[in-house]
Amino acid sequence: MAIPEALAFDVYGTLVDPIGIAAELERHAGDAARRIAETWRQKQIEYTFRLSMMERYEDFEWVTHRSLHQALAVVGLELSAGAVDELMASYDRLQRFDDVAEGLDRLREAGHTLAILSNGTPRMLERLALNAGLRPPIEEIVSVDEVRVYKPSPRVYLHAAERLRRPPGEVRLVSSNPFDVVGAETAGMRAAWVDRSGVGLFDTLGEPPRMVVRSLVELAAELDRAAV
Ligand code: 2OP
Repeated sequence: MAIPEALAFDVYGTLVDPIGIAAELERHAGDAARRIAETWRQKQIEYTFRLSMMERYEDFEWVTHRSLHQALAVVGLELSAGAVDELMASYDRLQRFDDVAEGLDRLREAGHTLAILSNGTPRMLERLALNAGLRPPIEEIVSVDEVRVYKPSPRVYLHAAERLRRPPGEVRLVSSNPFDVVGAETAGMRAAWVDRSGVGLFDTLGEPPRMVVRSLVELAAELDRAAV
């Protein structure tokens, strides 16, 4: 039986697949769709890092919108404002990964507290959680918008621990993004890395955490094992 933990889930790349937006992009961009989706994601994260380093804050809708425009400009594709609005709306309907429903249910049944901790704005996360069927079993949604700084700022993780009413060392960040995992551990949280690519390519800025899984179903089993 697992010792119940507070689990804080990253969203984009961990619970839902931002690269899946390529399917929507295909209508406009044909075989450049995947490249645009990947550039969009890279610029989106890059912009969050740069804003935080400049001690400036723009919310994740603003960042997602601006990074989409950059990804389109890189391939020289011009879309109408309507098409851009449609793509932004699709961002709230990203598909959850196949293991997420069963994994979250098993974790909930094992008594863990399940929360979201994401760069997304509260509005984006509420809509995404509804559309992707994440709530229930997810109980709490913590957005970096509450502290106006992005991951991996320690303020994000310390704020999440406060919101979950636990010391940081009793919260486990669950993420597929190595920068997020290293950031959480640096702030004193536990972590589990969800290796979505399955090739074990973590990051050279830090070591992988002790807990490395390839799905949320495996995470539930690992936490059960860790308890014995
Ligand atoms: C998230 O915060 C890192 O974008 C990712 O959900």
